Amino acid sequence: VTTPGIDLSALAAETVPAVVVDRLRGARHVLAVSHEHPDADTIGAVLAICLLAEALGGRATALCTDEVPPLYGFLEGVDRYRTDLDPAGDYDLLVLADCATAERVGDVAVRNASLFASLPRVTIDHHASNAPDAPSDWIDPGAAATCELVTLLAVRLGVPLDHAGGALAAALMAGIVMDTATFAHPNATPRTLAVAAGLVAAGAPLSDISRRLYRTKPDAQLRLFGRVLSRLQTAGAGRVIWSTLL
Ligand SMILES: [Mn+2]
Repeated sequence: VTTPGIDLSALAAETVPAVVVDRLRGARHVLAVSHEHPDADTIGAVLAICLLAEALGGRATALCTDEVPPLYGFLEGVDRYRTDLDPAGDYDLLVLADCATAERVGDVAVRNASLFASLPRVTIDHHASNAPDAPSDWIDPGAAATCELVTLLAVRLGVPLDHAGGALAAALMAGIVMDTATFAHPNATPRTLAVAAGLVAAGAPLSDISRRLYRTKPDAQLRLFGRVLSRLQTAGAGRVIWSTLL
C-alpha cells in the first residue's frame, strides 16, 4: 500500500473477512446498493466499492431507490447512481453498504425481490441492530462508519487509497465525517482516526468535506434557525429550553 507514512495493512489484515475479499475479487459486475434516503456514509461506501470493483478489473453499478440529495453532489461519481436496475444487467454480486435488509434498501429491492434474494451477497454495515446471518455479512458495530470498513477493505485488496485521482479517498472520508460529525461523536475510535489519517495522507480534503457537510446551510434553513432561536423560551429553572414555529 502506497499511502505515505500511514500503514494500515496490519489493521486491514485482522479486520476484513476473507470471504468479503474473495467475493469482491471474483466479481465481474458488482451491484453496489445504498439505503433509501441516502447519506454521505452509504453514498461514499457505494462509490468506493464501485471504484474498488473496477480497480480489480470488474464492472460496477451504483444503485439507490432515491435520488441523491444535492448536498452530496460534490462527490465525484454521484452521477453514476441509478434508481432502478438495468434490465440487461449481468450482475453477479450484490453489495449492501450501510444497510443489511431489503426494507432498508427500499422500494427498488421490493420491485426486484427475486434478484436481491438470489444474487451472491456481501453486506458491509456498522449498525448494531443488524446481526450477521451469513458468513459474508460483515457487520461491525465498533466501526464509526461503513466507510471506515470500506477503507480497510481497499487496503486489504491492495488498492492504493489515492486511487482514481483522489475520488476514492474523498468518498470514504465523506462517510466518516458524516457519521462522526467530524470526529465529535463518541463513536470515533483510535481505529477511526487511524483510517482517517490514512485517507488524509492519501489526499482526502477533510476540511472541505466537513465544511460542505456540517458548516454550510441553505439560506432558507438559516432563516428557520433564526426564527427558532428568536423565540426561545426556558422553563424548569433553565433545565428545559423550547421554541415555537407556528
Ligand atoms: Mn453509516
